[in-house]
Amino acid sequence: SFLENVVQHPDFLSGEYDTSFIDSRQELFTYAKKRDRGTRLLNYIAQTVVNGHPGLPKAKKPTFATPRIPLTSVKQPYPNGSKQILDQLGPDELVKWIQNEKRLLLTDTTFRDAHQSLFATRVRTQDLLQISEATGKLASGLFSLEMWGGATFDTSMRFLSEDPWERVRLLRERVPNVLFQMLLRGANAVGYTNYPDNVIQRFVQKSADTGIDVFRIFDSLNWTEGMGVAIDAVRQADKVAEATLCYTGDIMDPKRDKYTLQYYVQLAKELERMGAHILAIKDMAGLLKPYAAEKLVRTLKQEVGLPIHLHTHDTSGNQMATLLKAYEAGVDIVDGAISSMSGLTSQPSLNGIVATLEGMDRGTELDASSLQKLADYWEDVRRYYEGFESDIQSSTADVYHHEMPGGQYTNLHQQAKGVGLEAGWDQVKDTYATVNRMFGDIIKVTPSSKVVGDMALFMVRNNLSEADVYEQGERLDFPESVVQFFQGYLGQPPGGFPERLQKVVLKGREHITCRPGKLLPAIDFVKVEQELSEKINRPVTEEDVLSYIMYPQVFLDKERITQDYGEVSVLDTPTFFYGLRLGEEVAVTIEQGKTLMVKLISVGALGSDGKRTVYFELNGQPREVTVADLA
Ligand code: 3PY
Ligand code: ZN
Repeated sequence: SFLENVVQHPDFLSGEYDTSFIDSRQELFTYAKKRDRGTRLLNYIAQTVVNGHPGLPKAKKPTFATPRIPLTSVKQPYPNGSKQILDQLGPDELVKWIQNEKRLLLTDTTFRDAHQSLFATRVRTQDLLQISEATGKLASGLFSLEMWGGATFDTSMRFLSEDPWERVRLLRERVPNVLFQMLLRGANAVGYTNYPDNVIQRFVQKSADTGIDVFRIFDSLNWTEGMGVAIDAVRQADKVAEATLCYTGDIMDPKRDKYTLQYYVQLAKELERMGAHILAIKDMAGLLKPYAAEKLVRTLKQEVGLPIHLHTHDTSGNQMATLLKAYEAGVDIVDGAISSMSGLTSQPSLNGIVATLEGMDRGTELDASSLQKLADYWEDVRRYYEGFESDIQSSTADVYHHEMPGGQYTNLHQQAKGVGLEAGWDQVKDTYATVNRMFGDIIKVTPSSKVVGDMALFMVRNNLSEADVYEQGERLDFPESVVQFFQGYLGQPPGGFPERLQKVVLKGREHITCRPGKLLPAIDFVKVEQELSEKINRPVTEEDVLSYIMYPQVFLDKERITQDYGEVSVLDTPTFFYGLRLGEEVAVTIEQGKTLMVKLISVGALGSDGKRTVYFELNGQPREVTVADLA
């Protein structure tokens, strides 16, 4: 330990020291840190070898092909891209550039929504970094890379023990030419609940400073009041405010008269008045059918003066047609994912869009063979994450019935499995639709979609029909998220809450109709910083404080893991998830120029204390680590 280093240091032993002893002998820190890092990583690997990775069935480490990383010469400079336009001319000129640009512009969602929707947001920073320089060079004509926000903030800390801010910083270094885009849940930031206004403001400013350019801001009930603070903060930071209408229902179906074309036009106009630079149509479940898209985009182009950016999920298999119809109607920007990360609950294929429009009047000017190289890489890397893939094998038009967002589908399925409802998955989906109707047909996107999901699981688990909920409601303990929803803490749905159900759920508890942020007291950042610093016994950054405010327990758990195991983000992904095979050796670069060679020699028998000793070689030296076998 560090202390041992101190007391064994020759200067200490000879009595030649004063109070500056430790400060002046940096080698103590370095030595302690270096030795510590090796041991801590061995502990992590031993733990993973013996007990497996949380959330993955314990399995022998599969053999993976080395990912095909496209060769881009370091000498080949990054072509200028959209980032230079924003940095040099500012957001208003960027908007004009978009409007004058003839070609269809594209956003690549591979780094965020694609893996959130396909395998529970598990992609690690390292796998993004390895392809980021090539992405900046081979796909420099993109409008933006969606690479942050949504669920990535939570999951990178919770499941990957990573610092989400570090991800932005490292990616920014490697992609200096394409705009970075994040998904911001309005007053819920990147969490599931409303935060005080000064948290939203500081979060936006910090994200902008760290490297985010375009903020796609939505409210989970399309409640514009929930978006104002964020839109203003983005404008203040001189970044791009992409305000969002979330699409649900079907504007072509006269029986669905809640979310009509007129409803969306009004909403878009309101967002324009509020200061949006770009208008996003966020079709989170993939409900926007091709002819509806044509009508919606054409009408919005006539009624508002903003560029339009369309986002959809391909769950039904129809969404390439939707993009094409939107293109014909004059949409400015559309989202896609690199082909090997596209389709199903993810976005339609970027490679497919580029090929479709090749040689057309408004082509994309992206290069198909370059995009294929990126697709090759992702095809290889995706295999690392196989254990988190959903088991949806094909498109399903059932999405028009249950209306579940692509980003929620796999997560809710996991949640249902977790509570033993795997067999009742069809029933969960069906009940999801029932709950939506009971709630008055609401917008379903994080976090309102989570409320609907929680209620559906609750009803299935307790074997409750719709009628039972009203009849037995007095005796039922509804999930906390459902109670908060009916209290108005996520905001107000269009048309208000269904009164009868609200009464049943709230049982006399108060509910609000104003903006929750109006009532929440401002956070005292200095106080939180002190509190956190004392808790984790180290100086903390502004970023740590924001992460902690948003996810207190997740942040503290991650901190504890880092203290036990060090920065596990340095491990390659197969080793992170599966540990090592007997006799396997990996090189772990713990910092630039410092590499550890780690080899697994053997795993000892189970001791009477329930522990196993795991034998390694670390840089050729024998080392052993003892861990509890939790099986
Ligand atoms: C999120 O908020 O994480 C979403 O992806 C919503 O679609
Ligand atoms: Zn999405």
